Parts: sequence; structure tokens; C-alpha cells
Amino acid sequence: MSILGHRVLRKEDSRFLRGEGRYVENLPLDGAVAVTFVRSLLAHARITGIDTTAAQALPNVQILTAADMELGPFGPPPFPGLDPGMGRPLLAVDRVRFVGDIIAVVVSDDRAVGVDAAELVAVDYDPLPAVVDPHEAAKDEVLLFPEAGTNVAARSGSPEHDEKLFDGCDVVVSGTLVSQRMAPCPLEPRSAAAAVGPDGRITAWLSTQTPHQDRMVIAGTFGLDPAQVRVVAPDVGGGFGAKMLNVEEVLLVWLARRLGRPVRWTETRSESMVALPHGRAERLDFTIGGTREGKVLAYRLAALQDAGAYPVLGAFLPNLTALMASGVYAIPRIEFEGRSVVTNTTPISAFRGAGRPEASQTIERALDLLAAELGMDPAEIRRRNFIAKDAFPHTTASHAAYDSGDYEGALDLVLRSVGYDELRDEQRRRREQGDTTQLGIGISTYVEITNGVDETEFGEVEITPDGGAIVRTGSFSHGQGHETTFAMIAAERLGLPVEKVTVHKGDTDEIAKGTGTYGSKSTQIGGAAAGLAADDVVEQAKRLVADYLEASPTDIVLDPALGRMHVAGDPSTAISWADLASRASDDGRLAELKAEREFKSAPSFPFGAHVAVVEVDTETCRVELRRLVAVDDAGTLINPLIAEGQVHGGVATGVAQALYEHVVYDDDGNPLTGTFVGYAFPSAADLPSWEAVEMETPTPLNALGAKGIGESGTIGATPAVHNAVVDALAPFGVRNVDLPANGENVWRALQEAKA
Ligand code: MCN
Repeated sequence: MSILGHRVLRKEDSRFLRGEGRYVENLPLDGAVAVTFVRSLLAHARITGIDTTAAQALPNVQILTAADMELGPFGPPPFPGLDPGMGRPLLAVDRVRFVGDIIAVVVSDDRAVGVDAAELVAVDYDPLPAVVDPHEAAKDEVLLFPEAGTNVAARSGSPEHDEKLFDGCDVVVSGTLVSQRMAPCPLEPRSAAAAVGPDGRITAWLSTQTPHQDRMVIAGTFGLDPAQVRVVAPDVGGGFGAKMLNVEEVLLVWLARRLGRPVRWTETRSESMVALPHGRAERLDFTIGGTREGKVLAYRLAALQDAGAYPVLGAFLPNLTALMASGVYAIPRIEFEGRSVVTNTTPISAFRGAGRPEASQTIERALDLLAAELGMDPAEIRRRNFIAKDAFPHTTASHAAYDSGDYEGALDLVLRSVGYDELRDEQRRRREQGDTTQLGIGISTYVEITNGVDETEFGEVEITPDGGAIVRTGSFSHGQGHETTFAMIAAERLGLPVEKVTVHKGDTDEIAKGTGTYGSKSTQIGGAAAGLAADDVVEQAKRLVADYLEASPTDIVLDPALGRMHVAGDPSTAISWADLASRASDDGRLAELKAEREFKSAPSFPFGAHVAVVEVDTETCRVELRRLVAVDDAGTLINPLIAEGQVHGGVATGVAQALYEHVVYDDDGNPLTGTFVGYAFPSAADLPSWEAVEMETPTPLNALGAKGIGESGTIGATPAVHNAVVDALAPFGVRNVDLPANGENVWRALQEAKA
């Protein structure tokens, strides 16, 4: 029986539960000095002077500023249309553009002394007007990069409107959805260390998701051959898309080279809240039109993305929103226009979902609005517009080529699981009785894209002298459980117990290549590559066994249940992996039991349906999420336990956006949510237990049949909860509640409806 599809406990958890996880902060690093960043306290200002005298007076402290920096700005990424002049100086030169911009670095033997010294660095600012609202930024009145002549960093889609887009529509509704700015809040904040060997070779220990890509960027930045750089990512306590190489890590390498000493820095939580890139921050104006029968004919979407002070990945999120605009629906005509603008705020980058939640949050609100206008049940309008189960592969009007799906099946399953009809009955009763606590039921049916840009991943499998196996992968697990699932994939192919397979990752000296982990692509490409490498090892092993048994390799078979190879039909002379490895070791032939593979795939499209049930107290405006039932179909599941864990975490993030989290700035660009006191980061106590329901529709794109699951819960949950809150308030004439749909925004929506 195959181990795949079984709820195998996570191999890595024993290490974590015993406190044996190894993070950058607790790696032994002899003689490492501490790095503290002096960050801007103003959102937009000219720097007219930096006085380090008092700080330098502290013991064993050194301070460096832009005057010491020989490197040019970091970024922006070489995306088409992006003004190359919008790069970020590693240390601010003359001007700061957000609270958190780095002005100077303090290097100290003692970290506490470094923190004191940083506070003593006196910066003279000449304040400039700050622009925080992307709409204001788009007016180009206050420019962040005067040389660029505009704050618009990138455009996508087309500004042209087709006047006939809504021809033939009986009903047309419009609205706006602001997918609010969020902070990724990984449990382990960022951390980095760097050292230079006697030969000038750099080692960087990074809390990252992408060790191999980081090596390339570091090598490129310092004009080195990539072989001169080693990146090691030990255990990483979460990343959620935000932990990709940034200025801080580059500065650490720069300091190690310049000082000839190992250096280390670990972000504080409040530093993380302003310095680690944020996510979302996209405003979407939509118009949807359809027939009286509820058939959607046309959809127009205009996205205004706040890219933050320096355009990085965030500037390109509208491209993903555009691609996924159609959701699970067969919409004949779609028009999209996207603009990304720079503002005096923390840069925006990827955050769990990155561009796709924005698409599904919008189309799911639009569908509900249209249903309300037509007096139709939200489940029914969805049914009337789904891309049919037999229509795959299917290319949408927004140019996404969906691989496989069963959207109506997911909706049926979630409605059955939640008891939809009974809930509607209860809702009706409460409405009729005029209860102060109203029930809201929200549906979202979503599709998302994983491995969005046809990436390739590397996998290697090697049999060890004791007959176990090592999997080396270019993917990088930072909470996702690859040490278990990738071991399961190889174990199944090799016929070994999963305990005998160890997964290695994150050290660029040990793993030949890799792209890392983001976009929920690891299993479908990294897992698939590991599986193919294991297949190759089996074929190579058969040749070795054939030599030992004096048979033809084509006659040798692997008994996957016992992990033994023998001549077909003659199990009596079988050779186990342990025997084979031992004999091959003695003969100097163990290297024959090792194979490398790369696997490239087109994107896959996981999908699902969520139903949220909320209670809204119409007097106090308190919102309570009572239930959330989630059907998330990620194709064939490798490990349903881990997949469920991913759904749980993902749903928590989605609910956090729907009800709690919002990074807020004042008009001068001061962050008002710079700590967990002001930023409503929910804990388990704030959330109900999720009800996750399995559904598996394999993809034809890889031999595992697996799509991604890491971001699905997030993408499905927000619109379900959002729709539920609006649904609860429908009898009061409420058509929209801003995100997060918390007490304050519910109160505002009720006041507006009354007015
Ligand atoms: N899996 C499975 N069957 C499938 C698909 C996945 O059993 N059909 C398993 C995988 O083998 C893996 C896990 O589920 O152990 C997630 O796999 P996958 O969907 O391939 O996603 P990635 O491993 O590429 O993870 C990336 C994704 C992203 S983009 C974000 S953001 C995110 C997430 O994963 N950040 C996380 N989950 C996170 N979980 C934790 N704990 N911490 C983060 O920072």
C-alpha cells in the first residue's frame, strides 16, 4: 500500500517540540558583532546632517552611513516598464521615503550597546510633504523620485474602455473593494548573519525562503562568481511570502566584507512591522453586468496598487490580479487596468496569496452584489456561471489557462457540509423576529494559481551506506513540512519506510540548484523532481542488482512493499536496499545509486469553496465568526494531515484579513500599527475551529497529480467571511462593509445605510 495520501505525522516536529530547531539567531558564530539599523523616523524628508559623535563615544561601536557606501541602489527588479531609477539606496542618500528607511548602521560588540548607540545617532531632517494615499500619489503632486517625474511605477492591462463592454446586460452593478495593507508577522522575525573566509568566500546565513536565488543576487551585487557565495538557511519560522532577499541582508554581507568580521542582525518585532515588506494594499473598482437570469456577461476591473516607497514585487501584484480576475466563472468579456504607485510607506511585496486574493475578494463581492440586485441566492448565481467540469483545460477571458477543476462539485460539497438550507432557515427566523444578533452566511468559490510562472525545480536522491536515502531539494520549507512530504514521495518510489528518508534543503553548497519556496509551487515541481530522481535511482539500482544476480536489468523488479529487488517471479533471492548499499559501498559503486532531476511545469489551478457563518450584533456592531467550512482542492494530496494544517493556517490568515488586520498610517506617514498592541493580529483564542473538507481533483501536469495548497485557505476565506458580514446586514440596506469587517467598519456601514 502506498504511503501517499496518508496522514503521516510531521518528521520535523520532534525537533521543534524539543526546542532543537536551529535559527540564524542561535547558530554559533565565533566573534560575531551585532548590527543595529538606524531607521528613519519620518516618512518623507531630506537628510541635512547625520551626527554620530555621541554614538561613537560608546565602547566598541562603529557607525557607517551612505558616505561609506560604494554600492548603488538595490533594485528595482528588472520587470518591464519599471523605472530603473526607483531603486532603493542601501543606506539613504539625502532623502528618506518611509518610516523605516535605513539611514545608518551601527556595528557593536554588544548588541545592547548597539541599540543605545543607534538612538544616539542624531539625524537632521528637512521634512517633505508625505503622500500616503495611493490616489493622492497618482496625482503626482508630491513626487518620491522627482527624476522619474511620476509616482506611477508600473502599469498593466489597458486604460482603454470598450464602450460596448456591458451591451446586452440587463443589470449592471459597481463597487469598490480595498484589499487592505497587511503585515506578514512571521513568528520568527528576519535574521541574517554573514562571514567572509580567508579566501574571500562569503557565507550568509539567512532566514529566507529562497537560498539559491539569494546567492545569485548577493553574487550579482558584489560582482562575484556565484561559487564565491554560500547561502545557508537553517530552520526558518515562517515567511508567508515576505522573506526574500532585501537591503538588510545585502548590508550584512557588505559589512562582513568591509569589516572582515562575522556580523549578525535579528529584527525586533516592532522593526519587523515597519521594515519587513507588507502585503495587499490594492484598491479595486469593479463593474459587473449580466442578464436577468443571472448570467454574467461582462466584468471591468481597475486596480490601484500601493507599491510602498520602493517598487519591488508589490508593483506587479496587479498582473496576477488581472490574470485571475475571472475566478471560477465563464465570463465572456473582461477588461482590466492596473496602476502601481509609490507612496511614503513600507514597500509592498508578496504576502500569502500575493495578487490572487485581491482578484477573488473582488469577483466574489461582485457576484454577491449582482445576486442581491437580482434577488437571487448567492449559491444559485454561482452555479449559473461556473466553468463546467467538462470544459477543462479552459482559458479565461483574462488569459489564464486552467488545468482541471470541478467548481460546482466543490460548492455542492461545502453547502452540504455546512447545512446551508438549515442556516438560511435560521437566518430567516432571526430576521423575522428582528433579533439584535443577525446571522450572516457568506459563500466564496475560488480558483488560484500555483507555480504561476512555469518554474523549474531541482531534486536529487541518494542512497546512503546504511540503505536509507537522502532527498536534496531546491525547494525550501519554512513551516510547510517538506521534510515529511518530500520524504514520503521518495519513500513511496523506493519502497523504503519514510523514517529511512531524510530531506536536506537550504544550503547552496550541498544542493546544486534551486528556486526556493513561494507561490505554493514546491510540491508540484520540487516534490515531482524528487519523485523523478527517486525513479531514476530505482532504475540504476536495478542495473546494479542485475550485475549482482547475474540477470538482465529488464528482469529485475522492485517490491515496493518490502523495499527489495529481485528477478521477476523469484523473490527468494531478493536484495534489500540495505544489502545493496552495503555491497555497493564495498565495491566502490555507491555513487551509482544517486540521481538528479529537474522538473518544469505549467501553472496549476487549485480551487475550492468556503462558507462562513457569522453573527453580527446590530447594536454593538460586534462580529463573531461562528463557523468556517472550507473545501480546498489541491489535486491529489501527498499528506492530508499536512495539507489540512496548511488550510488551517491559510484560513486563519484569510479570516485575519476579513475581520482583524490592517496596517494604518496617519496622513504624515507615521505607522499607527507598529506593534502588536495596535495591530490586530488574531490569536487562536479569537478564531473558531475550522471545518476542512477534503476534495481531490488531480492535475494532469505532474505525475503526483498535485497542485499547491499553501495559499488556498487564505484566498477562499476572506471573501466568504466578508460576504457573510455584508449578508448579516442586508436587511438594513447595507451593500458593503470595508475590510477588515470589524466592529468599527460595521458601525460605519450601518450609519451610511441609515443616512
Ligand atoms: N501538500 C500535499 N499535497 C498537495 C499539495 C501540498 O500534501 N497536493 C503539502 C506539501 O507537500 C507541503 C505543504 O502541503 O508539505 C505545502 O505545499 P505547497 O502547496 O506545495 O506549498 P509550498 O511548500 O510551496 O509552500 C508555499 C506556501 C506559501 S506561498 C506561503 S506564503 C506559505 C505557505 O506555503 N507560507 C507559510 N504555508 C506556510 N506555512 C507555514 N507554516 N509558514 C509559512 O510561512
